[in-house]
Amino acid sequence: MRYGYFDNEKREYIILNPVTPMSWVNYLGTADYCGIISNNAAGYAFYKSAKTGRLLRFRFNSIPMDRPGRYVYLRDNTDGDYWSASWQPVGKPLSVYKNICRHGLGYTVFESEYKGIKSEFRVFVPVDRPIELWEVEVTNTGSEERDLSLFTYAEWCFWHMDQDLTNFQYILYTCRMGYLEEGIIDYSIRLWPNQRPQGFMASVLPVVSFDTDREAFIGLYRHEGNPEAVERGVCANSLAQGGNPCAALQNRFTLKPGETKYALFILGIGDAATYGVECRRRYARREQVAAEFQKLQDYWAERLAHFTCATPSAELDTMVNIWNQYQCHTTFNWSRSASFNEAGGRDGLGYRDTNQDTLGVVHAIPDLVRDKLVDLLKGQLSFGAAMHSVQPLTWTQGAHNVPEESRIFSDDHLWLLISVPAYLKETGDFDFLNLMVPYADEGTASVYDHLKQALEFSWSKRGPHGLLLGLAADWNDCLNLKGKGESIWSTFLYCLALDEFITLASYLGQEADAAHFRQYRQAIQESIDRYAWDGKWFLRGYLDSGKKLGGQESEQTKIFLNSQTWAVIARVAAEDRLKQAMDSVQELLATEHGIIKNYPAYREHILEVGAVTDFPPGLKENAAIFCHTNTWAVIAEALLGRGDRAFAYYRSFLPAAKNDRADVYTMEPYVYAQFITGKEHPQYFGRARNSWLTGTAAWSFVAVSQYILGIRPAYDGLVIDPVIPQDWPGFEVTRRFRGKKLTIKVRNPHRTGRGVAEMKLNGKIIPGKVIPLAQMQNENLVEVVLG
Ligand code: IFM
Repeated sequence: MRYGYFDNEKREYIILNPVTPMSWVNYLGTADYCGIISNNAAGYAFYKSAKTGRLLRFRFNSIPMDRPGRYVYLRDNTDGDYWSASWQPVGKPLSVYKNICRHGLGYTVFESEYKGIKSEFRVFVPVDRPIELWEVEVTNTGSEERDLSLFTYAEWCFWHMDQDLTNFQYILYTCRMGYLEEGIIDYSIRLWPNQRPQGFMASVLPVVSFDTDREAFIGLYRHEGNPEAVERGVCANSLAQGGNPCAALQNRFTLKPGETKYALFILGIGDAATYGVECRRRYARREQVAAEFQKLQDYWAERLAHFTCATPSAELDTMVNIWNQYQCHTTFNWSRSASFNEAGGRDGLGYRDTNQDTLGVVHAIPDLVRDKLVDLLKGQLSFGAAMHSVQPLTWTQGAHNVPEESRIFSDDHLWLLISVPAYLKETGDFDFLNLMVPYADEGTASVYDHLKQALEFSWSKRGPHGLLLGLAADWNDCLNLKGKGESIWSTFLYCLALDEFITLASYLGQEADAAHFRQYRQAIQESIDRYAWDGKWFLRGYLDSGKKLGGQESEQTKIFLNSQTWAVIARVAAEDRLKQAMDSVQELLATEHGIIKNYPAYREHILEVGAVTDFPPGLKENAAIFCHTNTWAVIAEALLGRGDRAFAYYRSFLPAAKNDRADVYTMEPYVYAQFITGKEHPQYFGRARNSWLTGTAAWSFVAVSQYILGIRPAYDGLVIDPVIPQDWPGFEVTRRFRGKKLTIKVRNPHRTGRGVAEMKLNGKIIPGKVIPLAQMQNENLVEVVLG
């Protein structure tokens, strides 16, 4: 069953049935202002910080499931009937009320039709402005004149989200609402220590009445679905002094048959009397609003233009050209801070997460990635490890940043060895390596030395088998090996990190450094050869007690996905062994909904394995289809040259491919979710959860663009090495690379799906698989024949 469809022309996902199994959301805003909005107009907003800059309130994990939000009510003043521009919160019967929601890039539109009145309600955040524009167009499609009211409703949050959720004895006595006769609600609040964040909501049409007090607008024992003020037909002009502040403004007008009225409401950050008035004046001209919307469209068109593809798979094209890249920008902006399942209390950048997020956008916004890498490098400690999360907004150097020993992770710092080389390959900005960046605790070092320090730290944290200690956890937050426990996955990441550094150092002529780390790599390889293989697949690690983690002898989980895929990615064994490991994945872990993370699931708690053993089978890190890890299986199969399998894996967890089974999948078919419930769960095999802010976004983009389509940056040029399904006749990509434009046409006449038999750059044969930067012109045609 499907709830909607993709309109690729408009870059929209259109939801025809509002009764989606979960909230299907969108993100508004391009920089400091972030709004989140569901297909039923629920959601919230914050400025810069999801934790301390919360402007609009949301009641997480509540019932009804989506409240509150950005609501516009329409009321027929003749008979008193009212409805909302989005299906919820009023929720008129769908037999008489029609609604569609269109999520686009940075905007959402609700179209409704009820009793001869059509409405279109569009919300967007202009590029780089801390405001939302709520445009409402109302049309009378009937034959009688209509007397109508519009009411807005939003609930202000007390800026500090944790205070807002907990400290009612204080927070409920802080607001002093104001109203300006220009039709502007003034929300400002003094908070300790003398901060005065301000918000406002303005109406361009004349305001008939308003409310700023939630209880006055909603009424007692009521809710957003039946507010007393709307029922009555007029607000109480309440000015909250303490209590729960809201923003409700009423417009009233008549509409002749066929007539349309346009209303605009502006909600945002700033002083009502100055910025609010200025905004109201500026946007009173509808052309200004249209210009802002066009700017937003242009903004996204530019961001997505750095990589486009046309392949035989419409689903792949939709995701890569639009939604996957859009999601990558969202994860880059907001890390893991704020969504419908992340309440925003954990502000800042997840260390490993943001490092990985850069991989999905570095081709499009390298300068912003550079800034973000600096933020991350400032979260590295002088002894090489990293803080698990960094708060760039409030960062200061000092001992306070040093985590307790038990909170140091085995992988966080190593991701710098993936993200920084990716940035250098994309940009050629080798000066970056000389930039002096402070450590989180003390001292300053060049970026190059930060990288070395990360490698040294891991070298100092090896266990009894010479493999990396698991520490607090590795990529898997819930694998808490402690003591002498060793992570084979971290060891594989370390191998890749070492290889990246050795390649970089050699490229820069730093032979002594390359030689030094080659020794480490060699030693680690010997430990891997001796201790990592279990006959048909790789182990996941060793426990503090010395027992194997994974493997035939294990009583519970015997095989983990990550150690098979990363064995290939880090090339830690001969090809036949790597193929055997990935064949075991196919045999034991692959399902129709994606690849499960470990099998069999844990069913009993094991202290020395960690929290992964506590989830019910099939959920989260315990034998779910953890989508992030599926991307690595795609890469691994592509690296092994098995394009059919790589693509089948890619498609198995591709949201767009779930569109027709959305009742099973349940989450948005246009963005990745963190996990899909695994086959051992008794009820919900195939059901997705935790959409939007997941490392799956960046890695999916890397997997498909760099490994299936095979176009990946190198220090001197662009590698073209596709590994596609054998039956594809070919594909086309446009790529911007270091200021050059390339059109890459790949043909697969012999149906091998891989192997570059011939490559031409602007008509000239290029030997090998790399198009040298030095030979690129500004506009380039690359023709590739596989075979
Ligand atoms: O790797 C982590 C990530 O940092 C946060 N979400 C869960 C992943 C797996 O545990």
